[in-house]
Amino acid sequence: ALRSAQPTSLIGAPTDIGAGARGASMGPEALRVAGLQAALESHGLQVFDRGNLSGPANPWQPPVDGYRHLPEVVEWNQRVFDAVYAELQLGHLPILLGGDHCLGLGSISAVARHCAEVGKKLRVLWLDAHADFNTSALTPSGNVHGMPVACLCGFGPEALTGLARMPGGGAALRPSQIRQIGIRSVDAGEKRFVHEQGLEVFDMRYIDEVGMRQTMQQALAGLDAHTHLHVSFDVDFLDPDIAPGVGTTVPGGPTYREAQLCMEMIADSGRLASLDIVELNPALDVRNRTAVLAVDLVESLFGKSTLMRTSP
Ligand code: 5AB
Ligand code: MN
Ligand code: MN
Ligand code: MN
Repeated sequence: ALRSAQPTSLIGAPTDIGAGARGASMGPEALRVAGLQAALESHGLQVFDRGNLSGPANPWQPPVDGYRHLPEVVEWNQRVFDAVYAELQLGHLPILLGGDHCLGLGSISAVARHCAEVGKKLRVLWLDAHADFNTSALTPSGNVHGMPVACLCGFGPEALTGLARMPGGGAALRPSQIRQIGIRSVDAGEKRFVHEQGLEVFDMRYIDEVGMRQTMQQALAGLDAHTHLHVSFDVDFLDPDIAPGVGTTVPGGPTYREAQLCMEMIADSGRLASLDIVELNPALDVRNRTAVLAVDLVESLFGKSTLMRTSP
């Protein structure tokens, strides 16, 4: 049985504006074709598919002052912000279907704003092979999908860091609200900055050493009834052997079983309140299997389990 009686809303954001490879723009449709709505409904959830947002085309230009496509990135994120914020106000659980991970900015900015207004604490789980903590000075690529965590913490251009318009003008997130899981590729300058800002990173070595169970116990520690839990699921979190359909594969990611346990333990927390599914790239996928896998894992995230379990 599912814990969440809250209606969910699917929001498609078909763009690859922040990525280094084209194709993540087809992500929302691939997730629909893989049966995301029916899968969630089969567990008793009420699901509204809001269709796709629209936004500027990808001009596919080189970076300017350390950012690729910054005006278009800003515009897409404003639309994502508005759509996610509207669903939260309705009391729905928004599921952002990316699109590349630069959209996590708009999505999580909306969540942060909502939490500030209703007096909830916010915890963000960042499931990813990458830390996405670059700035225009640190980035090796200029691709904004490598920068959303830094922007959410206030390090980036005002057009992006100011999206949440937080009361008091602060950043959308403090590093202490974030837990990163599955990380195995961090650029040299980015690595120093992650350390300097004190981000809590459960990298693959940590998962190898203590296992996914203890990792998730730690990442979820301290949640209570007043916590809004946001999961930002970059599909490249998964090992590329099982999830080839992403633009930036990094070997050595979580296995199918590890990823399932990760999702199941998040479900057991009972706090999941918003979700991004990003970086799925159908142009690089094999017979939509990465989309099908993502749907399978999202079912676990919403409480599908093999048996009825008495205790979490
Ligand atoms: B993703 C890289 N660190 O900044 C950069 O997929 C890759 O959203 C970023 O995690 C990958 O270009 C961004 C080399
Ligand atoms: Mn990412
Ligand atoms: Mn990634
Ligand atoms: Mn990627």
